[in-house]
Parts: sequence; structure tokens; C-alpha cells
Amino acid sequence: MGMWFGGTELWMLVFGVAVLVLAIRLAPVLPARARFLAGVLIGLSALVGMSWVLPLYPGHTPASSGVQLLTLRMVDFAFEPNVIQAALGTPINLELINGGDVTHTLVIPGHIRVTLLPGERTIVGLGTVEPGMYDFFCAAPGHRGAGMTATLVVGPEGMAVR
Ligand SMILES: [Cu+2]
Repeated sequence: MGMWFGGTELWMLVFGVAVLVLAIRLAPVLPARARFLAGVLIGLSALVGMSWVLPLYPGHTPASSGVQLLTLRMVDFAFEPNVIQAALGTPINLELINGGDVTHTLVIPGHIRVTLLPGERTIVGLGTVEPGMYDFFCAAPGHRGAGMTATLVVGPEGMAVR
């Protein structure tokens, strides 16, 4: 799916509901082809809605040995800490704890997408990550804008923190 941005799903949801309402109201007068199109749009919207709840990138099972465990807390509305440092060459397991009162997600575009309910805790495996700085954010509507962003730094200790 590639890049995702906070708020996109909300607009898709609004769009989906609008199409659904329109389709129901117009169903008796619409030609079959238009009803089919409305059905497809509703289906796509439902998929996007589900992807907000379910992990979008499967297969990030935690590695079991020789790993570094990094802990990241989600609160309303921030990641703590907001810069996490990982060493090079060792698989990363990321422990996520939602210590807030609302549902939060962690999205590293192109890598992972995880949703945690309040009080939930999980460990996701990122595998061995190439050196670099990876910005991530919470995709729940409005959270990214409220400052729920952070950076994973993979590299030597003390490597560039902006
Ligand atoms: Cu959040």
C-alpha cells in the first residue's frame, strides 16, 4: 500500500458513508451499472476502514533470539520517548504499550502498521533494519497533527538526532 498519512482513512470513511447514503436513497432509480459502481466504492471504503483496525502489513512476527528490545509507550497524544535509538545489525523487537485512554496506532510507512486499544501491549518484530532514521506516527485521525510522531534511529549510538 505504500505511504499512508494521518487523516486519510477518516476522509475515506466520510466518503464511504456518503456513497452508502446516496446509494440507498437512489437505489430504486439507478441503473444496474451505477448500483454496481456504488457497491464497489462501498466495498473499498469498508476495506480501508478495516485496515485502520487491523494490521496492514502482515508478518512482523517478533524475532526470538539475539534481538534488541525497544519499548515505546503511547499516551494521549505522544510517543514516549519520541526518539528511539537502535543498534546496527541486530534484529529489533518493538514493545508497544498503549498507556492512553484512546486507541492508537503506530505506522512506519512501508514497514508496519499496528493498532493498539487502550491498555493493550504487544511486541512487533521489525527484523534487521537498514541504518537510517525512520519517522513514524499514529494514524488515528488528528493524532499526528497533535504531535503523535517519533523517530527510530538505527545506527551508532548518538547518531544524528535532529
Ligand atoms: Cu494516537
